Amino acid sequence: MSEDSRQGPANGPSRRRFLTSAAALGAGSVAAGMARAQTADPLITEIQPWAQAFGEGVDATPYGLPIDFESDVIRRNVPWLTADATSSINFTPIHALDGTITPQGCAFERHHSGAIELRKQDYRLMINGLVDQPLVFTYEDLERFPRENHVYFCECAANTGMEWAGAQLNGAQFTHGMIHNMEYSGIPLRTLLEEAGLGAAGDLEDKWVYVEGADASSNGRSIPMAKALDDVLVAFKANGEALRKEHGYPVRLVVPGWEGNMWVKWLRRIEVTNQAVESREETSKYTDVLEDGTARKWTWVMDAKSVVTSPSPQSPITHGKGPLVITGLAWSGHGAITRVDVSKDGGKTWETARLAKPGEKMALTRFYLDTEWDGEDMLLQSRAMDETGYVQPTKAQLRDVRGLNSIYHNNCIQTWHVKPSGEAENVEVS
Ligand SMILES: Nc1nc2c(c(=O)[nH]1)N[C@H]1C(S)=C(S)[C@@H](COP(=O)(O)O)O[C@H]1N2
Ligand SMILES: [Mo]
Repeated sequence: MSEDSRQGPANGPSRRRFLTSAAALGAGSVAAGMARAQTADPLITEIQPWAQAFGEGVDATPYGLPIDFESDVIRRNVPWLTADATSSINFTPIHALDGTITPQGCAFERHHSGAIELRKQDYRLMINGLVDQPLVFTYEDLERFPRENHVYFCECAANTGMEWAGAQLNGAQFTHGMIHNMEYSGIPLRTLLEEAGLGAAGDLEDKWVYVEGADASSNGRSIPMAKALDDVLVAFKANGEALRKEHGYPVRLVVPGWEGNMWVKWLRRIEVTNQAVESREETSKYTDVLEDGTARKWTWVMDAKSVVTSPSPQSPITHGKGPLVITGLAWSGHGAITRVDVSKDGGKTWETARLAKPGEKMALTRFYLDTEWDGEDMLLQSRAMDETGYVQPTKAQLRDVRGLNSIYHNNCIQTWHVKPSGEAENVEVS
C-alpha cells in the first residue's frame, strides 16, 4: 500500500503530522525505531512456534472469553467502600478499553441485594395502577411487541463520588468506572403503557410510574410520566445478546441519560400513580445534601462529564517522548457531546480533541488528542461540552454550588499528574 492510499479523509491530517514528527525525531526516537524494520529481531527473522503447529480447533471455545494475556482487563471493586459484596459496586476497566461499547463481561455492576438468577419462564412483568386494564406480560409476550435498538450510557449517580473531598482513588477505573455503554434491544415503555391504556390516568402531565425489580431490594423508583412516554426502554438484549444476570436478565429498564439507579434490573412491576412514591432510593439515598443542610432531590439527569482514560494511573506512558495518543470518554445525559478540550497544564491552556465519531445522544463519545509528549510533567484534564451549550465544571466551581456533603452527581473535571517516568497519579489542582 502506498503512503498516499493510506491517507483517507478521516485520518489524513493527523497521519501526515505523525509521519513528519516521527521523521523529525531522528534515530534516537522510540516511535521512529519501532516503525523501522529490525533485521536482527528474531520475531521477524525466525519462524516462531505458533507458525509451526496447529492452533485450537473451532470446537475448543463454544463461547469465547478474552485471551489470557488480557486477563487484567477486568472489573475491580474497592472492598473498603461497602460493608459486603452483595450491596456493593464494581468498576468498568475504562482505562483499558477503547471505542465506546462496553462488553457486558466487564461492565460495572451495582446491586443492592446481589445479582439474582431469574429464568425466562419464571419472568412476569405487571403493569397496574391508573391504567384502563392491568396487565401481566410473560417474557414471550414481550418478544411480540415491535422493538428498537439504541446505544446509551448508564452511569451510577455515585460515579466519582469518592472524589468530593480530594483526590482519592488512583485510577480512572475507580474514579470514573461506574459507567457502561451498550446497545440495547427493547420495547419502548410507551408501547406497553398504551397497551394497558392510559385513559384512566386522565391528565398525564402530573402522573408518574413507579418501577421496581424482582430482587429482594426491589430498588423502586418513581419516574415522571413525560420521561416514561419519551425514550425509556424495556430491554432484554444488550450488545446483541441476552442481558447478563448481573445486568438484570431477562429484562431491565433503560432510562437514557438519567442516573443508573433508575435503570431497574429484573424489572417486575410498573405502576401508574398520581404522585411520586418517595421511596428509600429517592429520599435517604440518591439525594444531595447541600452546605446549608437542605437536600436536592429529583436529580435525575447525569450532567456532561469526561475523563482521560489513557494515560492515567492504570495506563501509564510506557514509551519515551514523541508521538502520544491521549484518549478518553465524554458523555451527557442532556444529549450529544459536541466538543471535548484537553489540557496538559492543569487547565491553563486547552486544545480541542478529535471526536472519533460525532457525539450521539446520551451515549459515550470517544475522544483523541494525537499529540507530541516532550517527556515533561503534565497535568492532564479533559472538559466536555454538550449540545445544550453546557460546559463541564471544575471541581472548585462544583464545590461552590454544592459544598462538600455530596456523594452523587460529581461531574467535575478530573486531573492526572503524568510524570517524566510516564507514571500518572490522581491529583487535584486549585
Ligand atoms: N432491581 C435492581 N435494579 C437496580 C439495582 C438493584 O440493586 N436492583 N441497582 C441500580 C443501580 S444503583 C445502578 S447504578 C444500576 C447499575 O446497573 P448495572 O449493574 O447493570 O451496571 O442498576 C440499578 N438497578
Ligand atoms: Mo447506582
